[in-house]
Amino acid sequence: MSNLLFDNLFAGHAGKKTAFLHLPDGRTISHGEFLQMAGRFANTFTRMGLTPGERVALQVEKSPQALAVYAACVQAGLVFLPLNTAYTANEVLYFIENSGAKLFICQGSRKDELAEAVKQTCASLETLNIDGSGTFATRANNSNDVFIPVDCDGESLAALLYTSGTTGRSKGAMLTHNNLLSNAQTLADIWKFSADDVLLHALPIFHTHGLFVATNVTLVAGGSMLFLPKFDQDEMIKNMARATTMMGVPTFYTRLLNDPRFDRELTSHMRLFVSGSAPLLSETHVQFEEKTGHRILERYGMTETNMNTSNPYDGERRAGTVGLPLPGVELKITDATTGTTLADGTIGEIEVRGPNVFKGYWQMPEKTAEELRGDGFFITGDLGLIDEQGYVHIVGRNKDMIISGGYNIYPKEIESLLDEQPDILESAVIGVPHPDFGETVVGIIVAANGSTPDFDHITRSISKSLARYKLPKKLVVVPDLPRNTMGKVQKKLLREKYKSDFM
Ligand code: MLC
Ligand code: AMP
Repeated sequence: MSNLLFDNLFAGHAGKKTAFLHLPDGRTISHGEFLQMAGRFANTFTRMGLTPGERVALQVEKSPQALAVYAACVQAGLVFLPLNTAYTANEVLYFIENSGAKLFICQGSRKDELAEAVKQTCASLETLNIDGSGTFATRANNSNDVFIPVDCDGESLAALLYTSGTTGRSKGAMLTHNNLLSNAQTLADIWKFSADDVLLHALPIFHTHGLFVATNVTLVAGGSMLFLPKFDQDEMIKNMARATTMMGVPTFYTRLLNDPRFDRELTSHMRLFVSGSAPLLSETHVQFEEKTGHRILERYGMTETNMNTSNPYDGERRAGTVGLPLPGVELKITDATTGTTLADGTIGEIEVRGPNVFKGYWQMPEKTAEELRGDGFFITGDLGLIDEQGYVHIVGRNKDMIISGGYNIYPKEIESLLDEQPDILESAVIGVPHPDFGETVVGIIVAANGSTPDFDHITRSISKSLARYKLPKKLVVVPDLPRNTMGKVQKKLLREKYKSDFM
């Protein structure tokens, strides 16, 4: 019997009394205790009739229990489907329906609203709260701590992570045991993670960065995490002294840099700062080194592939680059139209192949075929080049996507909702530079004949179906949208026009 991910991430920690999670209230959860909690959850899943391969969706605040649901799914051979807590009932309904999840665990505070939304799906509903209470926790109280892991080989599905698309609805990226394990082992190795590491963890655990990069790497190395419920400046400063490493999106770094308490002394004992999920400005990299003496290590990845490249641990960490392809990962730059490989130094589409690359999109063979080539290369939608030293530079995106504070936002989703508003004829949603979030959302609208759009009303109306972080931070009315001869909206012109609105 073997379960690839469980055997390599969790099994070795059974009975261990060393800390795995340090919580802000001073409590510590040992590796062994965490595993017992996961064991109880896995036994509960089985008692509820869930069978290997079925999907378990989770939309709850960050807590040790939430992480244990992930560990429980792994050992029970279930497919873990984490959801951003900001998603509205409308958004959640789509994920539950599309994935066919059999169980949906949400916060007690949103139970009624979400139960109403998912009642027509085949998912049963349980609750799990940030304090560890809830109907699922109660069920688990009587379960056995020990669970015999279900057989899972490298190709077995471990997780389904939804990622939006330029057109159409979100797609569920199917990640296998081998995708997750190979990446975690590679990163732990090249970033020199050990059992002595204490990772300052303030990222959400419903996306790749906080869930797989941060957590799996710590688990592989047998280290521990200062597990903060979210990014809070005071808590970051307070806990920094006990950490050895930190991972964050660029917003974490710019916020810390603006804090006078964040200085050389506070970070003198730190071993490593990692940044990713969005471009880290060269100036942030430089300022960070000036202020702390540390050079941030920037890496590049995505939901479908986990991590693809990283700046070196020992070699030169170059600002404005995402470093070198990871061991075992092939990366090439191709012509977006013909697919032919381009020479180093030339800008083109970034394609990657390796054990990290996902299996395809859940029940979307056509979408999979569009982005995952027959020879295993995945077309990332990012534009970049490889320089003479082999470092990869990301120079833009071939996909219409905005990254705000590390969250991806797809304009099409917002445009469709704006266009449904009676006062709006048509719209174009763009990303513009923002000092805190890197980029933020601006909606450019053309009013319907004779209408005067009421911005507050529009925002209230679309926020019923849209997570709040996706809402335009600004709406502008224009007489018409700039279009090229093919009739396509020229977003480049719009981005240029509004680029200084928040800076
Ligand atoms: C919160 N808000 C945002 C936002 N986060 N708006 C735009 N962009 C964001 N990222 C809004 C909320 O909706 C709310 O609005 C208001 O800000 C306050 O909410 P908050 O929760 O208190 O915000 P804050 O704590 O300031 O959060 C900002 C943040 C957080 C940067 C700390 O967004 C964050 O943790 N981001 C990390 C995202 C991440 O993990 N990405 C990895 C994806 S994986 P209102 O209107 O309600 O007041 C991936 C692959 C890879 O990309 O390579 O890693
Ligand atoms: P997601 O869909 O959330 O997985 O986001 C992945 C996308 O984030 C990538 O396709 C890139 O566009 C972007 N990204 C991740 N890391 C970096 C980075 N270090 N620099 C620039 N963009 C990044």
